[in-house]
Amino acid sequence: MSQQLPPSADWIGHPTVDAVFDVVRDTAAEVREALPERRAYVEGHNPSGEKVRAADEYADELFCERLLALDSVGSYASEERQSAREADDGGEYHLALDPLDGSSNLTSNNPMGTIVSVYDEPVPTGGDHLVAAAFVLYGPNTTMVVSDGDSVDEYLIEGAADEGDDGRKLLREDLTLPDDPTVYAFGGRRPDWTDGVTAAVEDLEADRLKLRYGGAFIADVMQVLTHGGVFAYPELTDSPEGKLRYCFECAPVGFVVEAAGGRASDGYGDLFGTDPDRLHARSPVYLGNEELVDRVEATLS
Ligand code: FDP
Repeated sequence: MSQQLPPSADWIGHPTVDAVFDVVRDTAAEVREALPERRAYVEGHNPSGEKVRAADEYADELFCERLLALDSVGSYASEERQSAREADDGGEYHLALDPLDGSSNLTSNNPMGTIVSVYDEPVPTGGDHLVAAAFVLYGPNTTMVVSDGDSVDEYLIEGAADEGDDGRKLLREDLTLPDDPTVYAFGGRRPDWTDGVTAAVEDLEADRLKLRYGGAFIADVMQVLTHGGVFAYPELTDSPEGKLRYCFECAPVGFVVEAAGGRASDGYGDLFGTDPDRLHARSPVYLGNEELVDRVEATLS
């Protein structure tokens, strides 16, 4: 008798993307379990010149192997790889992952994430080619936020699916940014901020917004999605492109924030207005309540 396959969860109502997110749910649960044994740094650096932990490598290998096995996946790119790996048989989706975002938080035991972008053409490409995006947050609980660009849902991840159980619990359906924002999180050292960025932060503080910055993109963006406000990894005097990578971090998370009713900007215009010129291109990023992002933009220009 053939084995009964576990039910595929309905994440965004599109079977082939839902299958990608099923794999992300199952793999994220394994990655979380593997973290305690993989805290140490390994030799070498990633293509952005950052130190790599055993956990980064492990998560990247696992997501790559599992996701490329899906018929619908044509290529897998990640922050940990110089170039994308192609599937043998092609496939309509091109995935870009940050397998373990914020992994420097491992030592201090603070949250980290996994960011998954589903593009309709190979990366590097603009965020307007995103079909869907998701991110996992490894916090006190493991949660997963998914979006098709129109709405955003948040789930508690409970492990692999089993008969009659799709391995998740809906926490917030159609998540939207609150209208009365209370937090802000700006990365980079204050002395390295441009005068415009400093002025924008002073304006936010004058508005009584509270600083909430933990050094892991997904965790900090979740604060903004929950309490309302603005996250930025801004332009810096010695690094006008900021720190975060466009294809792996800025575009997919901007896509989710916009679907939650917010706005994504590079500080001077819409984040999706320019295309990255290389796979690991960086971009300044400002995400959050539309009115606040508009104000930051006005101060910068
Ligand atoms: P990390 O270096 O730990 O991987 O993507 C890089 C990232 O973390 C983001 O998750 C985070 O928002 C940012 O860098 C933190 O940078 P700072 O250390 O400069 O605050």
